[in-house]
Amino acid sequence: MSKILTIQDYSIYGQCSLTVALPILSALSHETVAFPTAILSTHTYNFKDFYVKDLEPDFVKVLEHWKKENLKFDCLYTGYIGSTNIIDIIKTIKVDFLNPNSLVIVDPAFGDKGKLYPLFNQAYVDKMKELAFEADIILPNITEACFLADIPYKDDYDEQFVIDLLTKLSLKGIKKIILTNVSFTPNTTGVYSFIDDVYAYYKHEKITEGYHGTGDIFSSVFVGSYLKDNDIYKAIKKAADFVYNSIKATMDDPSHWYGVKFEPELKKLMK
Ligand code: PXL
Repeated sequence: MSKILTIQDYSIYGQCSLTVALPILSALSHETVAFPTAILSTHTYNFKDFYVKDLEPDFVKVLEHWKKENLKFDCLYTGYIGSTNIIDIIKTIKVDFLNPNSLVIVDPAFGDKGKLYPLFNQAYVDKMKELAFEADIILPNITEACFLADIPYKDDYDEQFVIDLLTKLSLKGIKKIILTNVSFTPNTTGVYSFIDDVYAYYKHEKITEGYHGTGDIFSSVFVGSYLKDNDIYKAIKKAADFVYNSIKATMDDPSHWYGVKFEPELKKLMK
């Protein structure tokens, strides 16, 4: 089992980022060090006037202490970070706190449906490129991949568009790209991957237009499974199926619009 450092925001209410990463990675038996970049009262999708506390000064103090303790990790997994300054600091974490042969996995987590999330701008995207282009694996959705590749986003894309997108990103030096929520027909969606020059598509039924936080859940199940079994296609399938089942468990409850009920799925991960 691995010692994973995951760096993301802590949205207190809303089932995303660290509040899903920690239970999922723990259920997959990993020692999970959950490092918040910011504390938010809720996530930023469809909630108004959320409270945000940027933890950059604390972030620096934690790292100063860790350096004295000589702490090291097997994997750095980042998600929604929220600040370009913290992305700069994370670039130093890669140098100072990772064991040899450790993995860097980046979920850019800055947008969806052709748009950036509320607190982000092009400067954030440009800074995220610096982190993503040096990662071992990235986990963008189509929107994030378009922003990272400087390709205009399209709602109705075809397979050639996706292959061109993956190819352009791979030219930045990324060897493993896992594109989530790729849908070519109204009733199917899936994961289009580019792994060491091999393209593959894992698709399944599309049951709804999508729920908030499912990208974070996908990434966490993927990271935990991949580090456990070292089988990237198995990890993709496990993560996609986990999200699908969590959405199914949520759909009949309109009061749960802000995220998905992933908790009942955790016991399957532990098997
Ligand atoms: O799920 C991505 C995410 C994470 N954290 C916060 C968010 C979002 C998406 O909107 O707002 C705070």
